[in-house]
Amino acid sequence: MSDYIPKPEHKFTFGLWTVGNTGRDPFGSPVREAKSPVELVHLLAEVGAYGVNFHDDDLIPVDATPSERDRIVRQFKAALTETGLCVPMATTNLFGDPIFKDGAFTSNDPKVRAYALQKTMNAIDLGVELGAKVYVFWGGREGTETDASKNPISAIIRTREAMNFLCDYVLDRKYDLKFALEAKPNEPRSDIYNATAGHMLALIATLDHPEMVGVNPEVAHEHMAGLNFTHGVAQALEAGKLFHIDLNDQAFGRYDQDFRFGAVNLKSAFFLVKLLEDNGYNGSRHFDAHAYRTEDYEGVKDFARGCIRTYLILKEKAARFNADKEIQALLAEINADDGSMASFCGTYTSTKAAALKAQSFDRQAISQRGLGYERLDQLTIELLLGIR
Ligand code: GLT
Ligand code: MN
Ligand code: MN
Repeated sequence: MSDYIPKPEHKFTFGLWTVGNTGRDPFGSPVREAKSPVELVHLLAEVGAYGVNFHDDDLIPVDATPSERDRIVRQFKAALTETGLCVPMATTNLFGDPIFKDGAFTSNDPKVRAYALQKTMNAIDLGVELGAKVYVFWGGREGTETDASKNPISAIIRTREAMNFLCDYVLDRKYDLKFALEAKPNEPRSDIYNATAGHMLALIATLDHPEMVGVNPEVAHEHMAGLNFTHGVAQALEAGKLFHIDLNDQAFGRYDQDFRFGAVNLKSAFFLVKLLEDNGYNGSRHFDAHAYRTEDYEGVKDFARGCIRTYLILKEKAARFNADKEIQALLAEINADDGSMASFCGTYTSTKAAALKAQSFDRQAISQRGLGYERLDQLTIELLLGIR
């Protein structure tokens, strides 16, 4: 058994807003004092993180003067050098300021839409200056409380226009940067446009530079919609569109909980880690979560270490699953193929179609076979419970 030590190749990252979360919620004020970005970089180094991500406003106050901006960037870079952390991803806060109360790129007000583009271009410059290779878009305010207020088709068109504009900005500047779109079904808006990773994938296919744009699915967000996260991530992976991932956890049907990775749905977390590891995902494993409101900064470190440890433990379990003789024998049996159907499958030809239409199937014999999934699932559970 390994000691579950994080290594650079695991690419474990956290946002400044995650370990920096002070516990403010709609019902109560902060429970932890705010820490500066430099202090948070040191905290992340202490727990073994590889990288740190940020929103523009997490690092640079929105009204900072150019010389304040330069000083903050200098200090932040010094902290990165001192700790060896890097900045793999950056993003824009397009949800906190009151100007975004009715959305950013999808606002009905052209001044708000233009300001959102301006803020994002500046934030892209900042991210690139600090080394980011992935740029996340989470449109928390891009939605409605009442559909009387906005035309949902205009919202799609405005989102597309903004993405096309910003892709061209990146190309114009010759930045080495990809975009990753993050969906969420609701909260803080009653309904948010492009509610799931699947919606985002469909939107991406309509962009001018689809090759520059992928997704950043978040466990909690797909669980809020009652979806199987692993299936959504598989779709993104298979399409070559998994540019980033937000790992956390969430009880189904609840508000946005952003719990420690694996804190609620261990079995789903296992299949997710197995999917990522089996398929050579090599992007950041970003924990977009925060510590319980009950915690002080020691608890925040426990939270961050917990995310990392759970991932590494599940990674080890996935390797164990792949090496388990009984499980693999069952899987081989389940996927058995006597080759008798080979001539019907694959690329369509009219001869194949005619032969397949003439083939007779013994439906009863085929359907009577038990599939052994109960045994397989119980073996998986026992493996996860640590007795195999
Ligand atoms: C915010 C949100 C997250 C997003 C972050 C990036 S900000 O905390 O809840 O899911 O990933 O904008
Ligand atoms: Mn997220
Ligand atoms: Mn979330």
